[in-house]
Amino acid sequence: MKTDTPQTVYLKDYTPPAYLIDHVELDFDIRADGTTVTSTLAMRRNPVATPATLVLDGEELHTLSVAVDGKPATYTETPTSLSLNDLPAAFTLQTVVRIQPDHNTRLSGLYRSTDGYFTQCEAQGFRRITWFIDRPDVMSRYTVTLHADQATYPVLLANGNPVAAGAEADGRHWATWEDPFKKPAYLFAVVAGKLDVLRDSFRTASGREVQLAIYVEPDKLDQCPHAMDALKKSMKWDEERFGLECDLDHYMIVAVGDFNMGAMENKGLNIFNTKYVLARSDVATDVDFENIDRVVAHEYFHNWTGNRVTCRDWFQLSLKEGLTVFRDQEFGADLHNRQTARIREVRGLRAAQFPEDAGPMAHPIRPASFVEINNFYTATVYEKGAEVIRMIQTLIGRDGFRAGMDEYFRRHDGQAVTCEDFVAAMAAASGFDFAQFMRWYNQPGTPHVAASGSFDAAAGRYTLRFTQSNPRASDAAPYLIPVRVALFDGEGHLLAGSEQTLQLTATEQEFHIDNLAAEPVPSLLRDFSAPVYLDFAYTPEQLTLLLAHESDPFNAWEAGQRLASTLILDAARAIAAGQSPQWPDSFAAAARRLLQTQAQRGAAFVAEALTLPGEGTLAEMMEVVDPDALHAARNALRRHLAEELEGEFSGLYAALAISEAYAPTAAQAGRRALRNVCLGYLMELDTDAARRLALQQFEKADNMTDQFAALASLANVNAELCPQREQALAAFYATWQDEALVVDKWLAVQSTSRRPDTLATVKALTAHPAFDAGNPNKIYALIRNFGANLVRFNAADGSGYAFMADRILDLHDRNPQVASRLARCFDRWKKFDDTRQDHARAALQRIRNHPDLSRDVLEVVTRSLGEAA
Ligand code: B3K
Ligand code: ZN
Repeated sequence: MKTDTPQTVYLKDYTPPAYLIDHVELDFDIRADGTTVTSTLAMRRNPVATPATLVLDGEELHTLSVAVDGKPATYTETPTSLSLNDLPAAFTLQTVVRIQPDHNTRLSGLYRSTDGYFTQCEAQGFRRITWFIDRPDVMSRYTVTLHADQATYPVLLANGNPVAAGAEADGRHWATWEDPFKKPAYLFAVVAGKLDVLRDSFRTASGREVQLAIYVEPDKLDQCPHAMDALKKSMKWDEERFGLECDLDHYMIVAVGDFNMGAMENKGLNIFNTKYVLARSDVATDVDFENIDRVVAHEYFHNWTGNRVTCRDWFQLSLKEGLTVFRDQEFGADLHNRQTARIREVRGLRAAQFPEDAGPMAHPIRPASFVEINNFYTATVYEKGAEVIRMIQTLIGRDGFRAGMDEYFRRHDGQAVTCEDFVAAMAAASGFDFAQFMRWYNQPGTPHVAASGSFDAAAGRYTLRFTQSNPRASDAAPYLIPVRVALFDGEGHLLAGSEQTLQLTATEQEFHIDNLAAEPVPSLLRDFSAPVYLDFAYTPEQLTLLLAHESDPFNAWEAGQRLASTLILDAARAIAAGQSPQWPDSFAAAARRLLQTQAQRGAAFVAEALTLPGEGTLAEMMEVVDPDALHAARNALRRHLAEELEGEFSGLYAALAISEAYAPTAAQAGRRALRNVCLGYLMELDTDAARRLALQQFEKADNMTDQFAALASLANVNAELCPQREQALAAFYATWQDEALVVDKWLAVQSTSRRPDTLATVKALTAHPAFDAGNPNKIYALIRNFGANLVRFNAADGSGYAFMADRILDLHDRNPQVASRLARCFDRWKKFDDTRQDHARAALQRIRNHPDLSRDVLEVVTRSLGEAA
């Protein structure tokens, strides 16, 4: 249902709210035929705002009554607003509405899932529950009462502390909760369901006892301990690293199977996608365990960075998200493996954020305008936002950053603030001038930094020249870019005293390093000190040297990625021209050395170093993407390595087997990762022996990491007849069909397959009982993953595009947020050849021309077509 005409909202138009809401009292009467919500708001005029009409936000509300100070009020209602005039300076506003959570397929507001009723209010879901001034700078105290059938919904939860509960007529019961903290409406949550609970507690540094609880669907308690552990570790870590203690008496996490995104940081009552709570070694992989650690921590960390200090308006989203991602990254690095954490962060940034910043949805980490805010929960706001925070720490140091955080909370605890407020606290605590740095908040696009070096042998002077540009925004002013560098000699020794952080501030700049005996090899942008493209005309010999000797693991890995990227892109050009790719011996030799030194360098690092850059990342480096040639080239390099290093891969595969019991520790996970990389390469040989090995691993594995890695490698096999493939896929489904999250993996492994018949398989799977078009996890697993399958989604005949358009149109009305995420699969369409572009344009126009398109999808599709949204 279309509720209003899409309108663009601008940051520059911000004005404070005309009214404030000091206290909110809500009563939910939950019944099978609908829920009645009675809201009693203690309101007053905002002394700093210009007097104006009171306008409340609402969506799909059926209004039963409106009263001011106990008397029926005169009001004007539209589908999305309720306006009142002639109000006293302070008053009580009571509204009664009926809502239909059982029919709420958008999963925004109050909605039904298998085990009960759940809410999702960020960004603007609260207005789907009751009339309200639904914006984050209106912060209120809440008292909430829920009534529901006792047998069907024994658990009744809301934010804060339980204050009273009891039974009532007809087998119903009620519970009242009070949240002592002021909060914006987007952090509101309630749950009514039949759920099991795992309880624990945590004693804070100052000795307060916090009651912890994780609520899950019945019979899943044995999949909760890891999340509980992660929660306690996060609480301790935030005390130690940032001096931040939990302020709550009760901290609850509720897991729900139908959820649009990962998790939500509602004050004291987080609601999570089951994917980021449930884990047991036979159903979850090492990566799942680590993601749970990170997401549990992320939502917990929001309690300070987001909840105690929140956003003034939705343009400031990165204020809480960039900062909180940075915090969860640091936690993950401390808990697991700092080296590979950084590598994976950058891999993710390049796969998702760099293309976003170069495509139709490009926006600064603080957008200047939006049509639908839900479209801006993006890799840019989150991941590039975290890179911007990391640069602040790089510029002022860890201690300076900590002092800045202390200052931020000292100034702004309890307030709704802006990104400027955060940076001002950092500046005040460190004395650093961030004026130029603020451009990172206001300009879109990934800066390109071109570097070159020259050596004056007579003077012993090495000169590094940098030029920066921003192809996405040619009028962009130069950024302040911290570039960490070090110099190496020809044998790969780090030159003492050469490690430093250069600050690029101008479009062109040079730096001198003196007293050098010979021309050094520079290692630039160590630890990925800024989210930029860095070009330097490295020779293959220099890159091989850095791969072998650079002590910064990120830049060692980066050297290998640069070597591989050049080879694959050259090979893709050769293949497109009908020639065979050529591989220099030096590359396999470098890979062999990596395998031989895995014990010293760490299996996890070597696994990352032997993983070639992804097709999506490589596609960004091509003028016109030829997905078939790129796919063939990358696979050919994998096969080349497999042929050259078969003995090494087999040997290591055997040597890395783990005999002790499974544990999702960094050490074990690293071994498994490298062993599965070896298996993946052996499978490139396309031999029966390799397939039998994979099937054997699949059948014998006592953990999901190994079982799934074997399944994934078999799922790619393209032989006419591969009994092992069919056997493994069938067995996997038969074993796990009742574990929803494992079924998602089964769908994903087929939609991401390299096989040419993947689209046909995906289409067939949409009719399989395993698929559910109303469940976001299933849609992401099968449909969105297919959209990320570069070679199959971008099939030359346009079949992938047409399929995706059908799915988007099928979904846009039922769940606009999820449909809009699917529409993002078209982001890169202008990077392909004319024929593909014609097909993509036709698919996009077909979506755009659909009557009553939701504004979420409309914004993405019109931007993609290059039309103003
Ligand atoms: N803040 C939520 C995201 C809400 C998304 C709304 N469309 C999760 C998080 O970042 O922690
Ligand atoms: Zn967040």
